[in-house]
Amino acid sequence: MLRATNNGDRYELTSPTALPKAGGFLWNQKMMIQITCRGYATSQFMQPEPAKYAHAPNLEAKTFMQPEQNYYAHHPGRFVYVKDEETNELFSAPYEPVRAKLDKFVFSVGKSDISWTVEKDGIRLELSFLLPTHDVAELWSIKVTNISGRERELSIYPYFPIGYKSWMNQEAEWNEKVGGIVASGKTPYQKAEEYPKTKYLKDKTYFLCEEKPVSWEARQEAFEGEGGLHDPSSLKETLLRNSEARYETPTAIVQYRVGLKLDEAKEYRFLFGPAYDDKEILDMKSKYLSKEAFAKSTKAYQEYIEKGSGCLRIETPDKELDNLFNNWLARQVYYHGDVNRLTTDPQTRNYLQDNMGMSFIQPEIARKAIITAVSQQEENGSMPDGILLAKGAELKYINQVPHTDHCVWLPIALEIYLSETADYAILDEKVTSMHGDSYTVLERFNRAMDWLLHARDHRGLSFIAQGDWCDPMNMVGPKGIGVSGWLTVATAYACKLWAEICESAGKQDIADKYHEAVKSVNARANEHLWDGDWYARGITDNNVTFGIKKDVEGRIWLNPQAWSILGGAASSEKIAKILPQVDDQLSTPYGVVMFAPPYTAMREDVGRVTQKYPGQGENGSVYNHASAFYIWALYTISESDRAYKILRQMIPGPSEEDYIQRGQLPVYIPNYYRGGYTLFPETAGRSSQLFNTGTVSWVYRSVVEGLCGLRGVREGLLVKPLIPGEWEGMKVRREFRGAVFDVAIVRGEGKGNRVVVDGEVLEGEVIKGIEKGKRYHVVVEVPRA
Ligand code: CEZ
Repeated sequence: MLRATNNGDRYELTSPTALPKAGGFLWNQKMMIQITCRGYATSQFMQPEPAKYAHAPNLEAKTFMQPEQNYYAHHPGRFVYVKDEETNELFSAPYEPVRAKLDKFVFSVGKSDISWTVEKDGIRLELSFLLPTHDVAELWSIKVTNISGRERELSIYPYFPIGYKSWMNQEAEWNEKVGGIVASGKTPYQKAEEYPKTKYLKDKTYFLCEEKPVSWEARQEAFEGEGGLHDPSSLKETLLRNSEARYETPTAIVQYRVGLKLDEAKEYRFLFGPAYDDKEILDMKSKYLSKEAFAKSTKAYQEYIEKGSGCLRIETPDKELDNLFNNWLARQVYYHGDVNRLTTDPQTRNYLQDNMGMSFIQPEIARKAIITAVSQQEENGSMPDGILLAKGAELKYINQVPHTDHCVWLPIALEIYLSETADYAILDEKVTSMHGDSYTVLERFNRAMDWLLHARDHRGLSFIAQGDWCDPMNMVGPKGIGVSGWLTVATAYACKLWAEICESAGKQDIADKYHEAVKSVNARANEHLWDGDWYARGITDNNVTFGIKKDVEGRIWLNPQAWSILGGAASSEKIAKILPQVDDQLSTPYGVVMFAPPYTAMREDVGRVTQKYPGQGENGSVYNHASAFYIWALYTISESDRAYKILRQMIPGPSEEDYIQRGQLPVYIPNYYRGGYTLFPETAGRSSQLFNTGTVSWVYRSVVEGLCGLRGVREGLLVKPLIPGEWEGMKVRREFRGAVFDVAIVRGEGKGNRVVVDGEVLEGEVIKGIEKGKRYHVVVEVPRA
């Protein structure tokens, strides 16, 4: 059903029904497309706000990317109908819309292209597509081969639905000048002042054919007739009717008549995308629509994706972990840092975490993001809810709801950046903000930490307002009284990291100040939030503590536990109490849930999170972002077995049963797997299929700095692997500050670690004086567990 290529850089699914929603995604800096094995697609491009060129057939709500999208017959997608002209039999590739039983089906997801091979009654169809590196378009090729052992007469109908473009104005027709179907429309608006913003939008959708078809259809209704999508009436006729859509739902379907001798093949190429006018369409055509241009684009796109390969290769006893980590995780981290989830106002915490992962891939991007973020710092030292990335961008959706945690992510992102680069000069850089004030990065961080320390109540606990990291926790503190347990211990962690950075930077006085603050914040947390065996999640506006033993729902939350370990609130005695509680109350075969039990009814003093479906999203799913914090926390206390176990549970497979339950290919980590393991065992483990998630930067760093223990410090590379007890060893190739480290981690007989660098035993744990361009051979002996 599912197989990986030798090194795991492609996954092939051989059934269209076993994991019906499984898919892959491709992106460039201007667009993204997610496509399922059955051919349904969701694509978006930036102009600069996200927009679509293929829509649902009805009016769609504008929203951010959603988990567990539902697909239906008329969902946008990319399909090809094939008709046998002798028997009139019909099937479609990849699988939808006809859903005919196929003789062979292979959905193959690669890092820089996605393809299918489908066979039915002696006809093989090979579909594949990729994106250009710098433009918005899809480059499709469709190859038909006759493997039936006799001559065949076929009609081939690529079908690229365009959908409902606009309630103001929409139409579509064959455009001879450009050689394809072009749909036009007007992005709807009502206020006159919006007109200038819509004036130059790419409101056209084109479907260009390299070879001219014999007939075409641009009107959805005429194409389907009474037969519907499974058996469209128009395909019963010899030719399509060449009908235009005049304020009717546009579509793009074209017909090729082809006679194929034995083993003969025929290949077609198409270009699908948005444009402003015919001139732009013609430009795109001459740039991309030819065999040579496809080959060139393939190479360029591969190179572009390879730029995100990351700094580490692993070879462990766990082949699936290797596959995910070496091929797919870096790619997903790169995607996040490269396009910021295709929004012009990413949530500040997302922006900082997505970019912190770039420290391992393209550190200069991480640096730029840190500077951009602090250049939007408020005058009082706090951070805004979102970072504006384009001219005219505005804070939207959740960014209009006040959250109080954004400053926390600054030192977290900076610490990783500095670990990788030791670029301490960044601290002295002067940044003039959008409000006109001017401070160095160091001063801005001081101000951010001071704001966090200030935004606390009389008990020393952090106010939550309408949310913290947990977006939908919106009713704990709307009166300005309620506090967040997580944010309190997270404030300690942020200040701790900042103090450590200052120490490494030689600013001892500042370091001392924040070390003191950490102590005091942690003391307050321990005084007011410790519930005997774990930390509470918060205290409401009405002074009700929640996330505690006496709660029937939302009894224990993962984040306060993970972050009390990170920030130092939890002593080793307390940690010894917390870990078994997490094991007992939060563990499932699909990872640890964010809290348990999930809420089954609204709690008005906690908020919207309790209204989400039990086990879905923040309401007690295996929310991987939260598990990733926990994994990192476990590595910081050398809990290597627990950390590895949960890390491993984030990856679908390797058993067939697990793949089916999760429903996802192991080519990315989703934002959640359903929780509710006892409440709804049937859906527990199901993937959200949403690859936008802060998880990946944390998992990447957990493997690099935790599992492999190859972590940058100012003077060099700290070597301290934390491999699971069951492993005999592993191999690692780490790129670091311009040098390459080939590392073998093996079991040794000694009591402690022994590091040998190029044949010499290392004193201490840090490889110093690293030379650019040099290849180091390192052997680390670690004691048996
Ligand atoms: O959004 C994410 C946010 O992008 O939820 C995380 C938060 O830390 C991230 O910044 C946890 O709350 O209901 C909501 O508004 C949720 O906030 C979701 O939209 C959630 C989604 O899973 C989208 O990725």
